[in-house]
Amino acid sequence: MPKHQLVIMANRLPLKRSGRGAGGWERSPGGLVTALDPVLRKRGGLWIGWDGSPGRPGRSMEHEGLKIKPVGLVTKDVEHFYHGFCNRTLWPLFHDAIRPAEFNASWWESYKEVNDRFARAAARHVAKRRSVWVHDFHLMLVPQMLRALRPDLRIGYFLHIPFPPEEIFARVPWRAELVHGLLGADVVGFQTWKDAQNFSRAARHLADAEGTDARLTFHGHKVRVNSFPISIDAGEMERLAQTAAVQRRAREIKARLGGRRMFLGVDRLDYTKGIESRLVAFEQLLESDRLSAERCVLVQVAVPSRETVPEYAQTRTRIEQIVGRINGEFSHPGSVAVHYFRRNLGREELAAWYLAADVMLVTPLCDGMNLVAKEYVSTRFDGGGALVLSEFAGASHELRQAVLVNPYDLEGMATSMQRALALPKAEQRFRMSILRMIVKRHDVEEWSGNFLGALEES
Ligand code: GDG
Repeated sequence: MPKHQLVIMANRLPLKRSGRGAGGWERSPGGLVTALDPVLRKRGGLWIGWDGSPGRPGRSMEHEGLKIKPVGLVTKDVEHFYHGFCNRTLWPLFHDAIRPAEFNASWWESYKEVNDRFARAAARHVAKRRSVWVHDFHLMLVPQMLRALRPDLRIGYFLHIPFPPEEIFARVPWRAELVHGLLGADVVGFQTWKDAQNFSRAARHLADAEGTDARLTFHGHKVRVNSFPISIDAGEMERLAQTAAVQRRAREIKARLGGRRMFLGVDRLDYTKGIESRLVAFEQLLESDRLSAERCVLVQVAVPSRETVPEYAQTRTRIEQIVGRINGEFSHPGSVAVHYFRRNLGREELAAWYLAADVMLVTPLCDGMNLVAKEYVSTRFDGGGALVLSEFAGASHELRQAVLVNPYDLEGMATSMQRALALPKAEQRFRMSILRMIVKRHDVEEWSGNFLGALEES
């Protein structure tokens, strides 16, 4: 694909305005930006999205070689489209209905309006016969809308979160419209083959598409459906971990923890990530004297996320109560049982924590992929560390040498955490070397190459 031919559309731009007014820019949080930012920076191209603040859209701009076209959301769009339909309807429903999804007709109207605005922005700004790659659950209607406006474009769509089984998806009153939206794309990609199958079944049963799980036809338009497991820039992560500054910081962290063995969790503060269950499993280990806070510590980094949505505020309160309870019961002078940081760390600092951790806890109840698991493995150039990984993260389909756990089975998870900490050195190194090889081979470059290759062939 020639340079500057790619257009990415996602709800959020890779940068968000920092502070109010005409201040600077900072990197947007989350896995989508982690994965796509290096792809577009390497290939060159245009990113269409929202800058994260309500109001009129800023002007088109260029930032470190990246062309950016902001789309504006007013306060009502933020409430109805973003916090409403995206975060309180689609997010819980697509994550296994861990929390009940709410169905509200005004949110749906807003979702349609905002998707239409994105489709029109792309139709105006994309040159003839280019490829447009639409991302995630915020923009499910865009492929069909954009095809109607610009039939000359090649349109790809990638869903970063799981696609639920048909019986859960079928609850949405506007299920057929959502599926029609995606069927406007030439290629529809998912994290795992299970997600792809769930979608194709929904398309056949709820929207009159015809064909196999991998190839559908809808009103004469051919759509390819496949899994494209997303990844990270593994080389960049490893190089970061190898810098003297990161290694120095990792040693300092270990020293500050007084030589105690460390479990680490790093997540957006989200009820899907299983933070509460892992804390309770740790508590059970302390309660039953299988571990002691004098010998080990759990560090949880929780990045603030979607704080105005009530379920997120409740999750935060529950997590903080559990942390308080564990520390009240099990901490000693000089050895706090759980360190809880509710903040965003810089990339270097994050790499240092990964490098210092004995056991990484990635225990979501449901997760499209989970890039934290892949980042952890990539930083461990020293061959150290162990990964405890939920069976319900997309990453578990690839990272089979992790210690796999069911986060709903608290006792089983506690036992696996203890086992991961005590893995014999040879086994621990063997597992880590295979995990590292997998992530290195299947990095974000391969992911985007595979998707865009399929799009070009379509
Ligand atoms: C969605 C899907 C899918 C976290 N804390 C800090 C920090 N992070 C970065 C991590 C990682 C990213 O945020 C989180 O990525 P995840 O993949 O875990 O999760 P979601 O945000 O839920 O992403 C997910 C992903 O899309 C990609 O398709 O894997 O399943 O839910 O990159 O490093 N970054 C910094 N400081 C932190 O404190 N700098």
